[in-house]
Amino acid sequence: MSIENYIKNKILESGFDLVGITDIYIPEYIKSAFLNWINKGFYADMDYMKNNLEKRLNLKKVWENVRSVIVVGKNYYKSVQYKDYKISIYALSKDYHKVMKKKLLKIFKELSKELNFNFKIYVDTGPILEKVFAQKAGLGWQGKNSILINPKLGSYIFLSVILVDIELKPDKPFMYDFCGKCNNCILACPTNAILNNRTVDANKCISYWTIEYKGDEIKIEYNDWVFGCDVCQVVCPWNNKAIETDWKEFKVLDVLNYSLVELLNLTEDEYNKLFQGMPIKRANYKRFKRNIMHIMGKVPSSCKH
Ligand code: B12
Ligand code: SF4
Ligand code: SF4
Repeated sequence: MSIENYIKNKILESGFDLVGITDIYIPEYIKSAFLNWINKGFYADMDYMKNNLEKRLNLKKVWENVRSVIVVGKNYYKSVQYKDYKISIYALSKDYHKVMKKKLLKIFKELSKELNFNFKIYVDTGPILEKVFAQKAGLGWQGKNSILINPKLGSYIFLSVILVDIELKPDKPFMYDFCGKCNNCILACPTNAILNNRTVDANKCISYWTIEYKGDEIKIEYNDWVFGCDVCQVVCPWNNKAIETDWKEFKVLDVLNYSLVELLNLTEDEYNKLFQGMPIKRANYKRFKRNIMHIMGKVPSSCKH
């Protein structure tokens, strides 16, 4: 068996759904699309996106020894019943950053000893254009909503990129664009955040305001979403056949049994306990309440007006 297949088998045997290998280079048209996004300010106040420009556009600046890139994907889809509010499904289970990293560390510690190489693992944690490398490694295409879609699994997949210092034979990039004439995501986005060049204006994206924005007052209007937003994936026909995730860590935890008012009335201790180990803890208590009050039409008391 080739070394590439050996590595891929180990990853798939550990329960990951997708794996591919690619080289370290980023096509020029992707670089200009990225710089255009930065120059137009579409990153809102996520300064980490503009601060590491050189690294994000050149993997050698991330790690000078890197020679190949392995990209891994895991299906996290689950069907959910919402009551009077919504939380994006990725956030309803254990934090994928930790879950994926832990599993990959175990695999790569063993593989690197056996095959004598060094590695670095990223799960949304470094200056890496993960979707771009995923497309190059053959995992799928970037839909008009900018999210990576796999033709069998849809788009509810988490990505992870592993840099290695050995030369591996790259897979073929994913060459098709199966969006065709569909525009569902662009039309359905409640805040018109999706631009017509496969990028998103974070200044208008509910996901940005509810997860990333650190200020007191949310400055766009929308309904329902307490944390994250799934609208542009829910309407995507490629998710019609999405199958339930087979990882227990990504099953729904019992958060949705609470009503919106009950969530608002949680004490900080209760909030910490309920969302222990989940992505929602990224928002912190104050911002979580801000998000709830925003969709209830109330002005948070901490807002200085
Ligand atoms: C910043 C960020 C955000 C921001 C900005 C979103 C965005 N689309 O850029 C915000 C906070 C809004 C966000 C929201 C979400 N995010 Co986010 N986010 C990221 C992060 C950290 C960087 C993404 C990035 O590089 N943006 C910069 C822009 C310019 O890149 P881009 O949109 O991909 O644009 C490229 C393409 O347009 C390409 N391109 C241009 N023309 C063409 C033509 C062709 C043919 C091709 C192939 C490509 C191409 O070039 C551009 C430059 O690279 C990644 C993790 C990572 N390190 O990569 C996760 C990541 C993209 N997020 C993820 C998720 C799950 C989400 C949410 C679904 C969460 C939620 N439910 O609320 C939403 C989805 C919103 C959306 N429609 O994108 C996953 C997506 C997994 C997947 N299957 O793709 C990632 C990969 C994290 C992970 N490791 O799993 N996110
Ligand atoms: S996550 Fe929601 S707000 Fe953001 S682009 Fe998708 S549909 Fe629009
Ligand atoms: S909704 Fe349609 S246009 Fe948008 S990503 Fe899915 S297939 Fe592509």
